[in-house]
Order: sequence, then C-alpha cells, then structure tokens
Amino acid sequence: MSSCCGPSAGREAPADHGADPVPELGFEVPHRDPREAARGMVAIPGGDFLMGGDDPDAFPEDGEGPVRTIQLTPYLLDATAVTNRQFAAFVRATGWVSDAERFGWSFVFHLFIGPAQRRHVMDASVPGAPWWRAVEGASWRTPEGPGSDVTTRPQHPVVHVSWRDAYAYARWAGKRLPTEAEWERAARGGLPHATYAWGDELTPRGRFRANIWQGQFPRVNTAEDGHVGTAPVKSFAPNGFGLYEVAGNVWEWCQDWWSTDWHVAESRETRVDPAGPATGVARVMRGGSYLCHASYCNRYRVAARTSNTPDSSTGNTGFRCAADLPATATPN
Ligand SMILES: [Ca+2]
Repeated sequence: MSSCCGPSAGREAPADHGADPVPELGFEVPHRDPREAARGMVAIPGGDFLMGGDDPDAFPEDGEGPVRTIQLTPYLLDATAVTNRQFAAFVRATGWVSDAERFGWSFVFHLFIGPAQRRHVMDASVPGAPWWRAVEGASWRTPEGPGSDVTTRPQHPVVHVSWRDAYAYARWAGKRLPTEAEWERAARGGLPHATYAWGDELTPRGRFRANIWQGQFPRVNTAEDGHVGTAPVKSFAPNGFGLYEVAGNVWEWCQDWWSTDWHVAESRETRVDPAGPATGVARVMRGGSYLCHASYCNRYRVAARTSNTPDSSTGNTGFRCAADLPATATPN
C-alpha cells in the first residue's frame, strides 16, 4: 500500500476484523421506502465491462490487473460522495460516535495544521509518510483538529470516517457500500477501458476534471484546479453516468476486503457480481484524493486501487453509497 493514500491507524488488532466484519450499529435501522432512499442516486446499467488496468501507468503490485470482463446486475449509486450535511443528519438521528471520536484522534495532512492545532499533534509518525500527523480531537466535525469545524463546508464530502462509520451510515440510509466492481463500473462512465473517468487525457483542453494535487508534493500545493483540500461535491463535471468526483477529492470506501490476487483466478465467483474475498484485514478504497499527484501516487486513474484497515480514518477518505434497484423501478 502506498502511504500517500492514507495511513493505517493500527487502533485494533487485525484479527478482530476477519472474525467480526460487521460493526455493531447500536441504533435501529429506520424503515425507508426504497424509492425515497433512491433520491440523489444514479441507475447504473448492468452487463459486461472491462475491469482493471494493465497499461504502463498501472501498479501491478496493487493488483490492478489483469484486465478482465466482469458482469454486473444493474444497481444504484450516489451521484456524489456523502457530504458533511448528510453525515451530520445521520449522527443527529442515531447518536453515532465515529471511530475518530471514539479513539480520540485522526490523521491530518501536515499543511492543514494551524497554530491552534499544533499542541494537539501526537508524538507519532507514519513511516515513509511524515506528511500525515496524528492529531488529538480531529474528526469529521473538526477536520483539522480542535478549533476547526465544518460549518462553512456543508457540501464538502465528509472525511475522517472509517469503513465502519461508512457502513453504519449506509445502513441508516437504507443503502449499502458499493462493491469494488460496482464502483469501477460506475466510475468508468461507460467509456471502455479509458485511463481516467472522463477519457485518456488528464486535462482535456487544459481543463482540470478532478481535484488532485498540483505543485511539489508534499510541500507546495499550487491548487491550479481551484482546491487545496476537499472541494464541494459537484465542483467538477460529472462522468458519462452523471457521477461527480469519482476521481480525486476523497478516497471512497468500498465493501470488499482488500486482496491483490483474489480476482486473478478464473472463476464464476470472481466474474459475476464479484464481492471480494470472504475475510481480510483491510477494506478497498477507490478514486484517489486531493493529495494525489502523478509524481508519486497517480491513483486518480480509474483502475487504481488502495486499502486501509476498517477502523482507520484520515482527512482525505470519505465514501458514497450504493443500493439495489427498487423492484418497481427496474429500467428497460
Ligand atoms: Ca487540488
């Protein structure tokens, strides 16, 4: 795993995850009309698509390849990442305490730590990724640590959410997390095997199509795309399916356990509605973030993938939800 993508918190023993992959919710899942829950979601057509990447830019060590034909049942996917406003509504309704709040800290990118936060920086470093700092009191409510807040960022994607937080939100919303195959099928927007969610050129006609990093990572962020940190959802043009910011902005949790070779074996299980291995220690994340730069990460390519442990949280990881198509709304 590249440490640029998001360091692991190491908060719980990995053995806990495989044994008990589904978090305790601690709240009652409200009954929802599936058509109501489907608002703000996009119907993604089923059928075959080419998943994975094996071009020269791909990272074989991440298990991006081989390129294989995957068959999916039609489904719904949120048009945008879950926003601070949406996550706040979930917390108000359920009293959910996020993992960052439960453990009392989260990973903040070094340039976002201001004078008010410096005394909250913990004495812990991330090997190979010194730009990540563990900050006491950092959470989705206080993304840079104590003294920061999200009141001016209601339409920004929620960050500092762990996989377990994302799972709980999805259950509450009458949805679920997308499988990795669903995520990639949707992110490709109907383009067969393009490098990016919008085509093969990073900046067609000189225009940025995603919130990533410009300048010299990790010190100089020229923000030519208009955004130093997270961008509000719908800041960039949607892809061919009408999905916003599937590249850059924030990493997005998927349902699947992480493996670099589970999908390599030819089998029906891995080719039709694949859902990943049965157990694991980390969960898949897709899409890249505002910290991604071609020079060292380059994971805003649509085939790129990474992972983190389910209790980890960082200032560049969020999520969006999927759902099965309501029976009465199946398109022709
Ligand atoms: Ca940017």
